[in-house]
This record gives sequence, structure tokens and C-alpha cells, in this order.
Amino acid sequence: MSRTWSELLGDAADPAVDEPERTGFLARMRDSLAKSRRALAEQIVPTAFDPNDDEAWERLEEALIRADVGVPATAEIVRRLEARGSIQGLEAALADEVATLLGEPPTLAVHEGPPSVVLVVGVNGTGKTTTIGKLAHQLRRHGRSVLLGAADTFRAAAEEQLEIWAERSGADFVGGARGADPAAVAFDAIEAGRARGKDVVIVDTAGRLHTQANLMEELGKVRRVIASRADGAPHETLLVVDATTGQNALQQARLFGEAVGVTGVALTKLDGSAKGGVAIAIAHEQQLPVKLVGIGEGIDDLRPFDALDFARALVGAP
Ligand SMILES: Nc1nc2c(ncn2[C@@H]2O[C@H](COP(=O)(O)OP(=O)(O)OP(=O)(O)O)[C@@H](O)[C@H]2O)c(=O)[nH]1
Ligand SMILES: [Mg+2]
Repeated sequence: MSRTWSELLGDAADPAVDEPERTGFLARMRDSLAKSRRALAEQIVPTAFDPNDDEAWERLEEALIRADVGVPATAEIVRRLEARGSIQGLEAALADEVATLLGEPPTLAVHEGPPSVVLVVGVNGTGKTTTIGKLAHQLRRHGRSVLLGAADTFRAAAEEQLEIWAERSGADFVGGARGADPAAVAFDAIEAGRARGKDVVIVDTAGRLHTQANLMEELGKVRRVIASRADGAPHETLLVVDATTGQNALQQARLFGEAVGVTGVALTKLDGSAKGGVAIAIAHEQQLPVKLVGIGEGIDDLRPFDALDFARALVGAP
């Protein structure tokens, strides 16, 4: 069985509570994407867009590339816009095409018989632990029981940081000694999650460069241990990507994908980035859906990704 993250995090569960939250988040996401939007808008004069003007197309291409949409996705967007023939409002048309490229609402595979296991990976400092904390909070608020496993045994402070998030969100916590085998901690977390009947187990891992072969191999082992402990697990392998890194994110997506089979991206730090377009590059070039977006360090600064909302905020369409 598979549910959307929105369902799991409650958009459909209680509209009275969730709709104002969604609207509030949307407004803040628009603010967060202001820099990216400016990077786009500087190049395009929307009211004057003339499909017969080659220079207007060139400016649009430049603007998309500057917002880190990447060359292949930019070419695809332009191709789709050209195929429309006439363009009434450039922003609305652009938002539509961007949303199409970003794809379907993201799902989380939930297996019969919990727990669902989410493995979280990424390079150093992208926001993995914070994202896990926020996600745990959202899941808890919508009635899901959660256990966090600190398979980042590299730094002593890492375990403590995750434990604090567990306390804040009301999740259970399983850690390991500093220097312990991360795969062993992941094993313990899943066993505890199963024994305690938790809905979701989220496993944190140490940040590592996608170019460090031995550390990527270690991650492969964590994944294999998880796979051996629960049916179909990990049900989700989230790559946490810092939006401010721009095109380097593509390389991360490719190499983490090869090492652990990434199933989705959590895009963080949109609030500090002029490169929000990288979401489109990742979706198009790596065929990897963005599933969650983070727009700040606060506990409520995470939501399931909504392609059309994001696209409209990025290009400034109403
Ligand atoms: N502005 C902003 N800051 C964020 C966001 N997400 C995380 N951060 C900050 O980024 C920094 C690193 O976050 P962590 O969650 O520790 O990152 P990590 O990937 O777990 O780091 P390592 O475990 O060391 O690899 C912290 O200061 C977070 O508060 C976000 O969406 N926006
Ligand atoms: Mg961390």
C-alpha cells in the first residue's frame, strides 16, 4: 500500500486545521523563494513576452539556467512552451510546465504491518537531522507513532542532537555509542520500532561526501541491514539536499542514488537560496521526486512538496 506524504502528514485528515497551516506555509515558501524568483524575473518582462521574439526566448532560457533549473530541464520547458503556440500569461504557462516536470504528488510506501522505515542520507550539514526532527513532529501531530534511530555515530553531539528532536516531537529514540557500527544502530532501531509497534522508524546517518567511496560503502551496509530486518524496507530513502548548493545537488543525487537507491529528495534551506530551480533539475535529470521542502530551522518549517504551489511560488504566478 502506498500513501502520499500529504495523507500521512494530514492534509486530508483534518482540513480545518491543515488548510490554514498550508496557507501559512505557502506564504512563507513564497518569501523563501523570493531570491530565486528575482533571479528569474530580472530576465523576463512577463507582460511583454512575444513568442515570435527570439531574444525573449533567450532571456527566458538564461533566467531558468540562472535559477539553477539546469540545461536539460530548461530545454524541455522551453520546448513545451513553444509547442503551445500562443502564450497568454507567461508566468501561469511557465508554472504549469514546471509543475508538469516536477510530477505527481509524492508517495510513501507504507507496508502492511508497521513500521515503515525511512532512511535519511546526504552530504555534511545539509539538514538531515533537523529534517528528521521536523518530520517526526509532523507525523506525531497527525497521530503517527515514531521512533528515531541515531545511526550517526561519527560525532558524539550528533546523537544528542537527534535525541533532543525526539523529545521535542514526542518520538522514541534509539542511539548507539560513539564509534559504534551505524548498521548495528539501524538494526536496533528497527527491532525496537517493531517491538513497540511504531508506525514509522526514521534512521539518521552521518553526513558524508558522495565522493568518499568507503563511507558510501558503509551506507550501503546500513541499507542492507535495514532491508534484512523489515519487509520492503527501507520504504523510503530520503536524500537531504541543501538548495543553496545548486547544481552540485545533481551529482549528489546520482552518487547517493547508486550507493543506496534514493527514492526521494528533501530540499532544505530554500529560505536562503537563489537556486530553488534545482528541484526541477533533480526531478528532470535524475528522475527523482522532491518529497519534502524545508524553509527554515523551526519545527514547523517542513511540508510535503506540492509541485504546483512550488512552481507558482518560484515563477511568481498567482
Ligand atoms: N535556514 C535553514 N536552515 C536549516 C534548514 N534545515 C536545516 N538548517 C540548519 O542547517 C544546519 C545543519 O543542520 P543539521 O540538521 O545538523 O544537518 P545534518 O545534515 O544533520 O548535518 P551532519 O549530520 O553534520 O551531516 C543547522 O544549523 C540547521 O538548523 C532550513 O530549511 N533552513
Ligand atoms: Mg546530522
